[in-house]
Amino acid sequence: VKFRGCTIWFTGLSGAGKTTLSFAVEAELCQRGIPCYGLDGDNMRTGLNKNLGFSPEDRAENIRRVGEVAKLFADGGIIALASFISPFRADRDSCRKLHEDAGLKFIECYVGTPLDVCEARDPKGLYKKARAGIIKGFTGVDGVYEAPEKPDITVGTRGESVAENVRQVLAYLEEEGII
Ligand code: GGZ
Repeated sequence: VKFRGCTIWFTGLSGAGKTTLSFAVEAELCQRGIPCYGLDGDNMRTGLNKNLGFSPEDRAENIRRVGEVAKLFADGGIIALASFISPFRADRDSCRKLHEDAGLKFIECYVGTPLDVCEARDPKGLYKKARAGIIKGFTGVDGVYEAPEKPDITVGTRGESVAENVRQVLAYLEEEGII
């Protein structure tokens, strides 16, 4: 079996299901013996990026650093699974360029769960706080989210199951000859 490192970049609103999907993809890849690693706010914002908040400048820097880290994993032959809101198109495009200039694939997966669905889920009560004005600049409430114009993969827009989305991502990786 041959496989190549690459980065799968999950972008979407808070509560869209980015991390849930990336964990499920990671589990499936692991089961097949394919090296992969998940990057998200939990392991990046608590460590390397712990000096960053949620201002537009800090988010841009967060994404820049995550892009660099993902590229290193991809270069090492690992499938990097990055799950970040990454609200700015320009920042995601820079991450793509960083990869492509190094001959590495960058797969943008838009987790396009609508705002009303994310807000109804509100797993951490953050939307409620944002609506109450307790959190300022919350993505989708009073912070911008620029949806991808030409994502490689789009999921979450039809109320599909996580299992279905995993199959969609895996099918894409197979089509691209990555796995
Ligand atoms: C958006 C925020 C904010 C604000 C804290 N806006 O549902 P979560 O909790 O786990 O996902 C959100 C996470 C976003 O971190 P990212 O590193 O993915 O963001 S970015 O790509 O924009 O840099 C949310 C929580 O942090 N959170 N404040 N103001 N999400």
